[in-house]
Amino acid sequence: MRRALFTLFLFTGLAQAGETLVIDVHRDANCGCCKAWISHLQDNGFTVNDHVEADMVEVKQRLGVPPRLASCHTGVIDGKFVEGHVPAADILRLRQRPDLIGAAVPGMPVGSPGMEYGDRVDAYQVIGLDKQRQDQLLADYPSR
Ligand SMILES: [Cu+2]
Repeated sequence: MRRALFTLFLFTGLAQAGETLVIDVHRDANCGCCKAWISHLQDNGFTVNDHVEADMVEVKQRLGVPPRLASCHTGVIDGKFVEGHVPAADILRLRQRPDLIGAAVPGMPVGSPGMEYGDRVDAYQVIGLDKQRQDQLLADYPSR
């Protein structure tokens, strides 16, 4: 029962239920939107270990991010990759999915966390990658 309640908390996005969420974020030195995404995670209760990298292509390769899902920064939580501007709520969703090895918002859609640009919000999807390296839709955000 306790466990079920805790899971419910995670799903509703209230991560401050006693657990520390630690994520490693790899990024280029001068990536402004990467820093803005890190702030979004911190605002949502994550502890971020920030790693400035010389070669993000090599980092993505090492962490198993398929080129078709690539974006700017690459995070790692619980051994799963978090590629690009994935909303904090969907990182919590990813953690509840043992079938997924990572999640991504490919490219850099305007209106995703860290990519705010006035009132503009483009449609984007959060794609999970399963153990067979197939894409699974994790979340779908409409344009506004
Ligand atoms: Cu970015």
